[in-house]
Amino acid sequence: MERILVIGAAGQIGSELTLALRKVYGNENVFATDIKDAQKDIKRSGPFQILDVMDDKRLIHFVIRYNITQIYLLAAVLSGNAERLPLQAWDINMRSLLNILDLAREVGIKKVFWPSSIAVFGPTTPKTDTPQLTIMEPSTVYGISKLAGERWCEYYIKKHGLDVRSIRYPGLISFKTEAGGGTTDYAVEIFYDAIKYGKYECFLKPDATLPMMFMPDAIRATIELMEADQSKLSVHSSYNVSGISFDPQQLAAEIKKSIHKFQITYKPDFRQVIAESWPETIDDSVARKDWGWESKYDLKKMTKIMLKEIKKKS
Ligand code: AKB
Repeated sequence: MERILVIGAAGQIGSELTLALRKVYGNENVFATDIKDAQKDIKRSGPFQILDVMDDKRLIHFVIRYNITQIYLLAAVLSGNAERLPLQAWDINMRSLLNILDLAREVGIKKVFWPSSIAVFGPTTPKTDTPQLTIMEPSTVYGISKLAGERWCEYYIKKHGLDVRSIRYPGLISFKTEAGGGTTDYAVEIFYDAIKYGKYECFLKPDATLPMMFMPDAIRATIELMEADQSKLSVHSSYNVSGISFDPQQLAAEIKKSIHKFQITYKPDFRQVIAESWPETIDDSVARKDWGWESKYDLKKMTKIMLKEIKKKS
């Protein structure tokens, strides 16, 4: 029987992944933790505790006490926030991963999931159909920490035989929990402002194309990768996955089809420079071949669901 620890369960990915994992493995077997309080459905449907991933002593006690067999480490400082506090972001992103990798080795955890990002790529990377294996010279603190993290994951796999699995997530779009501090966050904020005010001021330029993914696809990708046969996995750093690529102008046009009066204006800030350093489209052929990855949502389908669900909440 699997006993799963989710670290960062109150965050954008964690708040949905925890519930999805509980459906697969049973409510009582998925232990949600975070440094902040979690949403009601997380607390009502199974165990939840406040836990800081930086507190390695409490972490190891928790893992032993609850006989944890798998860990999903989702806590991270995202790209925009990391540029504001570079050294703190580096410390949190790296120390949390190293704490988990070392604990997993020591205790004998069966599987670890750790999210990487398209931020591992940089201005010298091919911008379109970015391959799995390519030039990687990230120019952001977040990207540097994710690239270093990928190298550490591969090191622990090869040196200590750990089973660590990872995905290079694109910008994630969801209606349940808002993202915080990322460059791709505009693609979530825009829906809330469109519904509430009928307008949105975007911090990226109209043609800033970025790889994105609707959360149900991201959750399915994560669970499919974690359940894949280990012998089929040829990538031990992190897998490219592709969802939908679009720019703010295209997203605004799609929203306008439902909210006719919607207006978008542009006031690019430092995040535009980050966006310019990232790919526009991703080649995920290795993930498709190794574990059968395929995205299901396009811009139209995603926009329709986002508008419907956010309207229900407001
Ligand atoms: C961010 O914008 O920082 C994240 C990411 C692409 O990893 N959403």
